[in-house]
Order: sequence, then C-alpha cells, then structure tokens
Amino acid sequence: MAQEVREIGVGLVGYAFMGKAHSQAWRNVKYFFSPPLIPRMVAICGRTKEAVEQAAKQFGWEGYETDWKQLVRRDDIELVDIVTPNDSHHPIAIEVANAKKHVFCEKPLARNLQEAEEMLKAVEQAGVKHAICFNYRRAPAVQLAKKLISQGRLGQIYHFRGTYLQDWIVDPSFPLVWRLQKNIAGSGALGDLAAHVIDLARFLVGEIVEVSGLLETFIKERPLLAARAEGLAAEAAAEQRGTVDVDDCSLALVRFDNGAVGYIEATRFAPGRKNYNRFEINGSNGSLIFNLERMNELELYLRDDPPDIHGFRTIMVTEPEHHAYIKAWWPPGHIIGYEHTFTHTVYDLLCAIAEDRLPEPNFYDGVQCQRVLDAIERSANERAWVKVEILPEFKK
Ligand code: SOE
Repeated sequence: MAQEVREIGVGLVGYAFMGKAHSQAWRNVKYFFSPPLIPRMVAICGRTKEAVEQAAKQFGWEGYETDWKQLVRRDDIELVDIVTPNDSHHPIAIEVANAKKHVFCEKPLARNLQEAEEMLKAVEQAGVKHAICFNYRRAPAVQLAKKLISQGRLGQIYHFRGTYLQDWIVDPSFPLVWRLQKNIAGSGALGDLAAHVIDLARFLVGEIVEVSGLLETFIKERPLLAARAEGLAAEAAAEQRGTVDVDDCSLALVRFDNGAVGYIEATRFAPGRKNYNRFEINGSNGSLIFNLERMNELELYLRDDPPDIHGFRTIMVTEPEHHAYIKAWWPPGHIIGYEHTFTHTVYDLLCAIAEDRLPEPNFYDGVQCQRVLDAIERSANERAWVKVEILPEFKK
C-alpha cells in the first residue's frame, strides 16, 4: 500500500501581490507535483481583519490571524512564509527562528546588510531550514541556461549583461507608496529589482567581487498616499507631498571571481518596459539570452555550429523529458507563466525540508546578495569601486 505523505503546516504573513503569488503556489504544488511533504495552508496573516479574512477565503487558507506573533506561536504551523514589506522581514524571521520553525522569506532578505546578517545568525543558531524567494531561478529556461553553462557549452564566461526594467512610477503624480520609502523598503529599484539580477548573476556566472555603482532618484517628491486615504479631494491630496528617499534606478559595473565582467541595471523609469528582466551571457564558445517577458524561450548561439548556419536559435523550453519542472505541467509547447516560478520554488523547498537539506537559495544567498546591494550603494555614494566580501560558504 502506498505510504501516506506527511503534512506540513504552513503560515503566510502578508496578503498583497506576493501573498497571492505564494498562496497559489502552496495551493497548486500538490496537484501538479508529488511533493514529499504536503503543505497544509493553515493560516494567513494581515493587520486588517476584514481584508485578511477575505484573502483567506479567496486564496484557500483554512484560517487567518491579525497578529503575526500569534501565527508564529501556533502549534499547527511548522513553516512560516514572509511576504510583507521589507521592514518586517527582520523581526518576523527572527521570531520564527527563535520558535524553531522553518522560514521562507521574500527578497530582498532585509532593508540592509546588518539586518540580513542578524537574520542569518538567528536561523543558524536555531538550526532551522531557511530559504529566500528568488523565484526567477526556477524558470525552466533559466535552469537550462544553468545546465548549458555548467556543462561548459558556452566555454569560459566573459560577460554578464543584466537589466531589469519597469515603468510603473514614471508618472510624477504616482503616490509615495512603501516601496519608495527607505525606512520601509531599504532601497528602491536596487533592492527590489537589481536583487533579482544579482541573484541570477551569482547563480549562473559566479560571485561578484567588486562593483562600481550609480544610483539616481529622478522624482524627488511625490503625493502622500495617506492624504488620499484620508479622503481629501484629489487636488488637496496632491498638494501634500513627501520625499522619495530611495533610488529610482541603479546601475553597476561588476567583476566576478572567475574573471568575467558585467553590468546590472534596474529601473522603474523605462516607459513600455513592464517586467523586462533580461540577461545576456557571452562565453568563449557562445552566448545565451533570457527575457522574462518571453520566459518559455532561451536564445542560444554556439560557435561550434557549422559556419553556414551560425546564428541565434530560439529554444522553446517546454520539453517534459528535457527541461526542468515541465513534466509536472503540460505537453510540449503548452507554455507556462510567472506564477509557475513560485510553484517550482515551494516544491523545491518542500523537497529540501523532507530530505533534511538546506534549501537553495537560502539566507546565505540572501546575505551575499545584500552584500552586493550594500557595495553598490556605498560605491555610488563614494563614487569609487567597492570590493564585496564573500561568505565562507561561497568561497571556492
Ligand atoms: C515590483 O516592482 C515587483 O513586484 C518586485 O517586487 C518583484 O520582486 C518582481 O518580481 C516584480 O516586480
């Protein structure tokens, strides 16, 4: 008789955009994959009772809490998933670790390096499993890029060129939301978008050891959101303004430990670019290109192809027998989307916990990424190249 698979109680803190993305992953993973642990969606947490109650119903959670400390204390929750704004990652993750529960946290790990290092110390001391949600690693095309590079099919890597472009705050009347406030977000496009690119660069190419950064804030004041919420007439509300104290865009030249060089660009001021997360990697034997907006494809150029057919080919990364995660979904060509990257992430997390392994990427990766973010910020302020210290876990 087939053995029954153990359940693991999951609690989710936060219910906005990422709350929705993670909820669908926790809900769907058992239908499409056969995880060695079945997530039981015990409770979701948010401060506003009516809203979180509605989110629980809509997203499929058994219950809800309005106090995250209460959620962390619950005996029926073994794993806490944190998808709140960045300022609360640190207190929640530390409380979860102290309660000896596993912790999964959205990126960036924290507002700054010090907070991130304290979070890492807490999970290390508690001996719990920890993971960070860099979901783009889990796009099958990114996995294929990793495989090709690891097999040496691109040869020696020379260049990494990563851009993450969005346009949602280009309108100066867009309000001062939490992502534009340093005390909540830590940084702007840097921590929100460049963090993803840094993670992809580390995953695919190697450790970043030195950076030269530039940060810019184009719109330095914006209408206060609170004024609108208080019901002031649109015109009066628009006059109440606050300072934008994070970057609207970040740029960095980077050096890798293996001799490769590259650049990392992140902006929310690229009209027409909605979620344009693209990288190009050039090696001695070829190049590859990934663009999230066409995430089922990988472009590949190989120098050892016969010269009469040299050129970039577009690989449709939807072959169940050859491409990561696809077997769980649909037949070839039946494409997958953004949300699947989260489902893949929680599947891998459940496997790691069941096998008593540390999931990847984890808080070490979160801290290493934060070291690069911190170096870019310092470099931009000092107008000088800044070295990045590598955690012992990542030294070769
Ligand atoms: C907003 O800019 C955002 O949702 C990021 O916070 C996510 O991490 C990114 O994947 C998409 O854009």
